[in-house]
Amino acid sequence: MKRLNCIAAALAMAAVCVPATAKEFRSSDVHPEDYPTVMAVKYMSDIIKQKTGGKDSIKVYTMSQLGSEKDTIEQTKIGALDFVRINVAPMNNICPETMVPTMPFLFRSKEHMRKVLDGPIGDEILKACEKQGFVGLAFYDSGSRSLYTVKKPVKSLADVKGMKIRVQQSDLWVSLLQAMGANATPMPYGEVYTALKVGTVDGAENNWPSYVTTSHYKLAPYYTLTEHTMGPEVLVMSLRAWESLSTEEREIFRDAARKSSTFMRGVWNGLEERSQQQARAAGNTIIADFDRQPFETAMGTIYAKTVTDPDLRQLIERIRQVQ
Ligand code: GTR
Repeated sequence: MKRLNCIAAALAMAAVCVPATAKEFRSSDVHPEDYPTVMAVKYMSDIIKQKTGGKDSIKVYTMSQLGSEKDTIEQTKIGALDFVRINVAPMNNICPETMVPTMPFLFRSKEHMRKVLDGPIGDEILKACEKQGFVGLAFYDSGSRSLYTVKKPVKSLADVKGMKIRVQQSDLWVSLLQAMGANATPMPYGEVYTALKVGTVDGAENNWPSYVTTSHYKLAPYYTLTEHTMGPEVLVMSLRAWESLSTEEREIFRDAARKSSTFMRGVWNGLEERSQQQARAAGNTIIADFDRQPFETAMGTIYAKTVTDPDLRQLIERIRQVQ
């Protein structure tokens, strides 16, 4: 009886113990703890932890603690970091296929974007980054990006001329803002607040949640609804870390990533709405009544200029055909 008790106690202990080989993978994000992208990767970690009996999990390092998006992408490429959750833009130079969903005025609606990214085209884009050392696991929503400025509202394309506008660290983004006539200034996300504050830049562009959670909306009160791109967020794993996983673990990671994308969308919609309300409540000027066509025409010129690879052109065509 005593012996049986002992075995039972040992078994009970084993159930709460973390396996000796437990591995905590590291992931980086530029956003705070309660931002949907961070919540999504934590959600993914919970699923993985449960399915692997505590063997694997992911710790998310927030607020650019491990570096800017550009730096953490480099770390992930060489396997110094296991995961990175970034926007597709800073991947553009390294994995050209990610330029495609970054292109301006490409997606007709949120539904169109989700349908494309959830289907074979989305898979192809994720898969394409593998030759660069990344295993693409999931796309997350990022809403639409619009221009915001500190001193002067943008009501027409002419207003943007010569303005210094911060862009993500991507050549495509530089071309995009140049096409609008702006003086494009690439810089890491974490430096934009100070740049807006001290006047290094006259404005930036982003979606509602980023505009508000960074407090940029307190410095740049004019938000012009250009909605020029819906470039999504992406979660990639370093090929090196991926290769350390068993076939079974890979399946678990892929499935958990897919689930985290659905979870993220649920959180995202609400935050987009609340962020917009917060900016309005703060008295910010939202410019919605303006002619968007000149913006679309100007930015449209970058298609011919920047997408020269026939395969990428075809990918764009296929996206347009998705109904
Ligand atoms: C946000 C995005 C970040 C980062 C940032 C930026 O919308 O979620 O990953 O790319 O924009 O503008 O740098």
